[in-house]
Amino acid sequence: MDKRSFLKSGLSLAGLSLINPVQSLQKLAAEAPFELPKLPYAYDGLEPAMDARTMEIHHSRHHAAYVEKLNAELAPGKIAFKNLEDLLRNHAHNNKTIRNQGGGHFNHSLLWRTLTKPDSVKMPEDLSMEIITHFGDMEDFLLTLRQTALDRFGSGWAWLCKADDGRLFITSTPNQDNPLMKIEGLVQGKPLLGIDVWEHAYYLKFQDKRAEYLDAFFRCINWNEVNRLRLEK
Ligand code: MN3
Repeated sequence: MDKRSFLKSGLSLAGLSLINPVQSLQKLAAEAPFELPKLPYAYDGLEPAMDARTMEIHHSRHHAAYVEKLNAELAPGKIAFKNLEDLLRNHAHNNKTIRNQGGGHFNHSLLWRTLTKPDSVKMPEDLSMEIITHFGDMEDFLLTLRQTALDRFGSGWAWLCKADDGRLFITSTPNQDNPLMKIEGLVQGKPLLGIDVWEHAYYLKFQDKRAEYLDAFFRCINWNEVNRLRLEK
């Protein structure tokens, strides 16, 4: 084979793609499927507020299924992305699997890290000052966030987010949508805290009593982590 025909062959193209940084990044992203993150506590770590059995099913089955289905969608390597946030910002609005399964993976990954042992974290002073600046009053803020979660009809999430201009806002989304996604009618922002109001998050322990689940949820919020996400560039 002379040099010219060698360069035209598929073999040489495959070889070149390995040294092209952009294509290598795409290839890497496609070949490195997402993983189910480990919880930063044991399944019974949120007891007695949240029960271990629900946590186990929620993490090892529901979240695992989102990861598995998202990876299956990305396996062909047709979609280039830098990370999960980038994937959701740029592809969720025109790919239903990325929207549902990618949303599920992001939302639950955020959820686990923003929860902790009940009644163990006091809100940091700088976060509470920021909340009072944006919402006027701490009690109003907590009641509005809780009410937003209560009012979400069916499955979905209530969110505390940070807008591009730094403003904090509360919103709600159906299903596994989140404010990273470019979806019509949805204000975009960086999610700092998401409250899962799918029945799978509470039905075993609380049945239809979403309000009681929310009271338990609020006891477990890791405000230090919420604040860290707020300050993160
Ligand atoms: Mn869930």
